Amino acid sequence: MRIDVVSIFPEYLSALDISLIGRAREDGLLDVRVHDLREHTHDRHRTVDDTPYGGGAGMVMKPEPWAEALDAVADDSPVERPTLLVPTPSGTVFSQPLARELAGYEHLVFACGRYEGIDERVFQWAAERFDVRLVSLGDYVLNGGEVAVLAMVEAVGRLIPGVIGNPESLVEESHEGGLLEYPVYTKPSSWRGHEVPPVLLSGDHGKIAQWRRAQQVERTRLRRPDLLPEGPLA
Ligand code: 6GU
Repeated sequence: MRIDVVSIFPEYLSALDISLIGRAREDGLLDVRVHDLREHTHDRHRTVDDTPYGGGAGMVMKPEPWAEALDAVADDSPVERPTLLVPTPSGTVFSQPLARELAGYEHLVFACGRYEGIDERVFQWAAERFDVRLVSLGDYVLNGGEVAVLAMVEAVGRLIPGVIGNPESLVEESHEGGLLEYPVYTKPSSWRGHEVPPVLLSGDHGKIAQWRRAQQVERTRLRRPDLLPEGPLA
């Protein structure tokens, strides 16, 4: 998979050089290219923002550098219509199902906004060349899209075949199957007065599976009732 990221803080994305994503890049599973938006300015001050029409606080990112940067990325795309992801608190909420969908695509492009956002016409224009998606991490505000891109690239990247050593670990985790993960324990079985639930030491795999399922349902009910389906669980 090819991933391009456009940002005014390309150094922010250096975390993509390490750990799981860094290894996937070394292994040739991921081709990540980070671009500096300011390379697409043509004035002495490399200006990327300006005051908002209509007034109001803060600055808005100018359309011209974005169009030039995104044209360059689209011209170099392996596909006809790459997916353009724009991290913004006013987007639809990013989720495991969306991560799974994106993991099936050949080329993702992330446009990191800063300040009060990017001139809205950039998204209208970009729809000519990209499948445009505005996505949020959740209901809180970050200063820019870079942290959100790190989160989304990790969520998508780990779903690409070969990126994670043991693909079975993908099946049983939180949000796969719509419930939170069950609690996990390792040795020692007794630690500072806290015991591992005896069923996990019983060797009865049927009973263990049943207990884990019940824990998943109970945790989800307590912490994330919004995730539970209406009627009884399968
Ligand atoms: Cl994707 N971007 C920004 N700037 N703030 C956010 C966000 C994204 N998701 C939650 N807050």
